[in-house]
Amino acid sequence: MATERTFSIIKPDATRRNLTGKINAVLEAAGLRIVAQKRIQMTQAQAESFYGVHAARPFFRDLVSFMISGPVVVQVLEGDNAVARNRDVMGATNPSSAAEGTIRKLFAENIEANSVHGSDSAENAATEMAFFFAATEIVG
Ligand code: IDP
Ligand code: MG
Repeated sequence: MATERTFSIIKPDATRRNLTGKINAVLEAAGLRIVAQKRIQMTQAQAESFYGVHAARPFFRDLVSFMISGPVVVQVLEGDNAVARNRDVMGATNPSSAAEGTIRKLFAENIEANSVHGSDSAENAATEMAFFFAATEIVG
């Protein structure tokens, strides 16, 4: 298996409920190493750009409002097949469909306030981590 990196966000619903450490514990137990991490307040422009692929979706405005409603923790995770491994441990977008033991099953409030973001491909992971981190901030 190839070691790779993926990009993750702990969303405002989770930081509001003080769940950063509990979510990080699930990530680490799944074999992912947190090789970069910072807590930020996303701007509206950042959120609109980051979720630009969803601009035409009916939930886009609400999603941007939600993502700037409080601090988020942006992260780079490293491990074997990190992109797929993180998607597995996150669980389905809608927590009511998420598997037992996944972060969204354990912690998400609803389909929008679903506690975590994770890149869906290695290519998007590279773009997304570069959006929030300088190369010097990622220390494996
Ligand atoms: P993902 O986060 O599991 O990759 P995406 O389809 O990429 O899911 O959607 C991005 C984010 O947009 C979701 O994590 C969730 O916060 C929000 N979202 C997705 N679908 C809906 C919806 O039907 N209603 C409200 N928010 C949604
Ligand atoms: Mg997605």
